[in-house]
Amino acid sequence: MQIALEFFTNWLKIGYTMANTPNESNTVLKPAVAKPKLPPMFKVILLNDDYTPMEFVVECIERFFNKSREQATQIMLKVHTEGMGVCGVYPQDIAETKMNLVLNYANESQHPLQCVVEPA
Ligand code: TYC
Repeated sequence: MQIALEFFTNWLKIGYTMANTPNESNTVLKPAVAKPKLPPMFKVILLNDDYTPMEFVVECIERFFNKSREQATQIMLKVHTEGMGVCGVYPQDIAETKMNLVLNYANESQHPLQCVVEPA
């Protein structure tokens, strides 16, 4: 019973407190107070270099960050002129997956494009 309760409250990200423990027969739960927890967020950042073709960078941003051609072009030009640019902000596992998708695609295509993740 307690394990199931812990599982569901953890899954729902709400807290609970046991008023009486652990006598099964008279266990009383205080009302749970909803405490929504947002995960820490991470920026996925592209770095400029002198060799990766602009068109390839635009294609990566469209493909992996679901941006329009126009948005992707603006981000690419920001990276090109300022040295780096944010393609998106996500929870850590998603940010790292997107970074790896970019790095693998760049490697396969023999471009030196670099991508990093940092706390937002
Ligand atoms: N600087 C590159 C060029 O002139 C274009 C480029 C843009 C490369 C963004 C990487 O993340 C990058 N071909």
